[in-house]
Amino acid sequence: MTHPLNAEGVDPFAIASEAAKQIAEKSGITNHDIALTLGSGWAKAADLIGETVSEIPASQIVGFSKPAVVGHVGTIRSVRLPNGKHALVIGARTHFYENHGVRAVVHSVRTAAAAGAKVMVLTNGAGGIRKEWAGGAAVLISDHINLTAASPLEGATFIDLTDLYSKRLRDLAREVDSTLDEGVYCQFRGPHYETPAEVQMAKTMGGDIVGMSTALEAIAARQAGMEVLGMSLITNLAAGVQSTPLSHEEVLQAGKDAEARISELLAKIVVKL
Ligand code: 8IG
Repeated sequence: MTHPLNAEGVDPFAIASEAAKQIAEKSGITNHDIALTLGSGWAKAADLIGETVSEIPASQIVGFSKPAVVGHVGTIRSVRLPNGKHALVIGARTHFYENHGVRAVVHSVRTAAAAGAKVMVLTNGAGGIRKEWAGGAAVLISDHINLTAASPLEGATFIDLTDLYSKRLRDLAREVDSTLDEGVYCQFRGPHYETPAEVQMAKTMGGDIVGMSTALEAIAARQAGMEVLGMSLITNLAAGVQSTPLSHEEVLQAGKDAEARISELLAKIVVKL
């Protein structure tokens, strides 16, 4: 398949192919069956889902931008699952709010597709609009509302997003934990959290979860023909839903507290995908 070039003559799909080639060379694994992006609170899953074959600093792979947080090197791992499949685990996410553009945001997803992945698991830490999710609930994403006013698609590329977050994969996840709730994820640009009024807007529009990632990545995954499973760890209730102000430290602590539990859950789900 050929893709149109932008003004600089750079084809983002060609860069993703090159990145996939580098990962294959460095890991020795020529084909990955599934890929996972591990967001806040989900990192431990990389150790639990299987045997790490190779761990590569993302900075060694073309197209991955330097991590936003100094001292935190994002890595890309190749993991052999107990079922013999290979998973590409992406611990380096570029957020839209970093202002590197949408291409940078979805490069990891396009690389995963070029590496052979047919299933893309997108996880994140997020705010919950539903009060019953206080205390670190893991929630399946059933759909999204993209409030970034951006898209990873360029030109007249019309892509259907019905059932973007695969019902089949959500059902598989519920075979592991039948109590898993699901909700609509609203991607805001960030990096500020929402005002209480914005949270009410999201709720009125049909949103249940507020975050700063995932929707743009899911669109790129669908464009690449992958099936998407999305999961949010609700580390905080959204602004105004909880009475106290949001603190990044509290959000990180809530993630740490939930990490072992949700990582075990994800490990059990991954072998079914
Ligand atoms: I963790 O409350 C986390 N990420 N937009 N709002 C938004 N992103 C988040 C939130 C939140 N909590």
